Amino acid sequence: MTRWVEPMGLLHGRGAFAAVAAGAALPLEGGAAAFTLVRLIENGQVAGLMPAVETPEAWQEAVLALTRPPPPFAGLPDAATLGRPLVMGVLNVTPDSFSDGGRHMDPRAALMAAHAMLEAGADMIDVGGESTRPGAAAVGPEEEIARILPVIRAIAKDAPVSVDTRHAATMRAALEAGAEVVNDVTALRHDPEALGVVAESGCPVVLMHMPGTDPATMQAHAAYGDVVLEVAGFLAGRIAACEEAGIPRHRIAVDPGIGFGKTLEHNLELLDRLPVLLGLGCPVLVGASRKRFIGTLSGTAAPRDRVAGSLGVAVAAAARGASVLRVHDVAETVAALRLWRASAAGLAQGAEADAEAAAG
Ligand code: HH2
Repeated sequence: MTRWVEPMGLLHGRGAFAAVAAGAALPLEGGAAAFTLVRLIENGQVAGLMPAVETPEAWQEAVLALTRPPPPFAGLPDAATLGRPLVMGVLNVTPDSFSDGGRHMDPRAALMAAHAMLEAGADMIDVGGESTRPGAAAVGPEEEIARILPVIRAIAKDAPVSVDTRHAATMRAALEAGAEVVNDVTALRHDPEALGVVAESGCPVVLMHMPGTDPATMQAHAAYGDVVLEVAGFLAGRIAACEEAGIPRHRIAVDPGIGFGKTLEHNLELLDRLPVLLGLGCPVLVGASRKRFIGTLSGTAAPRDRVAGSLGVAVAAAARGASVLRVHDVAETVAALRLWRASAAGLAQGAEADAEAAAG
């Protein structure tokens, strides 16, 4: 039997605190948001929609899981402490990445870009040496390592670095060079040695959903019944595989894989119903920055013109409980999150009075 609880009717800031104090909502991830409703899903069917505070006994453990904060990601401060998700800056040392391809092939240019992102407020840098855009040519680990190692060595002195790779040899080399996190778009399925490398090293890992393990063909597999439940089920399965291999859940972050074997409708549904993934008990990472569906909806053909649309999605993901945002435009994202937080919070003034009034 598979069960999922979908938190709905989300509130933020003062409204969230007041609703929790009045017994009308439950806190989401122990933070500044709350949920008023739950949709109970059993074996893919909706078994009920009701006020969160009236969840039947048999479902309460699953509901409680949504109220707890996820473990901190990679030893960094969590979203509740920061008041916003962590910001992971994207650095592709590739000639062909869809957005920044060709700009950072020279290690000096890559380093300058990394430092600019850190100054702009990035909490970590995600370094990749193989493009995973739909239809991209595969790159072997030797070439990939040659591209990224000098860059990782230099950046890791100043900031946490994750390595974006599906190759075990690249993971190993990057971790030795100072990377702290493995980010694998195939959720450690592409390379049979990948699970072992991550288990042995003790590093945190990002498990992302994509159909199959080959970006060249993934769009041909963009067919789902309920995309959210299938992605959640897939990620639950990969968490179990990791645990079996000796990678504990508290070292895992999960990612719905926006744009990876997904249509525009799939991407939007995954973003809207992102809170389903919070029940997995891991931080949720969202990487939607500058992706094609943003271009389609905002009418912007060139990825560099998709900043405003990306910010809209970043704020939507933050509001739905994302713990980490993987973005190209760090300064703009940090500013958007700061303003979203400030205008949605209103915490300092009034929250206590509301709580007192609720207590009667
Ligand atoms: N998206 C890309 C690459 N890696 N990793 C995670 N965890 N989540 C993502 O959504 C994700 C990712 C694709 O974006 P980008 O790196 O900018 O482009 P390319 O694959 O063309 O290098």
